[in-house]
Amino acid sequence: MPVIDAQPYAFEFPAGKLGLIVIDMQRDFVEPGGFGATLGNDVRPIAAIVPTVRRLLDGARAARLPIIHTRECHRPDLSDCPPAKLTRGKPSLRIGDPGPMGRILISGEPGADIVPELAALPGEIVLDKPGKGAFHATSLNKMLTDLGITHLLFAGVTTEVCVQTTMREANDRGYECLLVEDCTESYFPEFKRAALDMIRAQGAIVGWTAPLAKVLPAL
Ligand code: TIU
Repeated sequence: MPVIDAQPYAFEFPAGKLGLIVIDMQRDFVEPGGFGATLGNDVRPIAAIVPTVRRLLDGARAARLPIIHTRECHRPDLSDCPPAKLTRGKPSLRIGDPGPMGRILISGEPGADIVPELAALPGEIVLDKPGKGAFHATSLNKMLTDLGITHLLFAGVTTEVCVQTTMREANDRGYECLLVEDCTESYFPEFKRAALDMIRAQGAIVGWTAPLAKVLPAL
């Protein structure tokens, strides 16, 4: 069985049953003027991982892994956005408000799109999701089951919000999950560190982590 030199111990995966999920590498989180910035965040650390995520994507494509890209976004009428999410906090622009990249976090607007460097290729799945977790209110579990996937690589943003939530959802559904350490980022470096520690603590209570350099050779 192929194996990745990971923490807290080696991550083995059956060939043909490994998929890649790239979480929310959208302009709304990566570029100034989007959702991430309206929440008061400096987006530069997020933009910095784009080339590394691209190298992971290229490796997964060469290995013919099924690839799923997610986008956190809502219907234009906001019918899939609970009031608790819409009114939370004091953002400079709320979900649905017009911003420099169109309406904030709305499907079909330029800001909701994946950054061009990481755009999906034909045959790859693009999954729009209204929640932080990619299993909530989507058909992701059925998609993965239909593809025969039992093991998942994770990349994307932000580590402690959408990535960690989705990994926990996947873990509870029985998937074996590995987060690629340098292909994920947070607006808060200490939260990224803590999320990686939480995931692999207690003998991989949520999953495994490994840097890209340890993942690519195994693909
Ligand atoms: N705010 C924040 O850190 N993240 C999100 O709102 N969404 C995702 O993580 N994609």
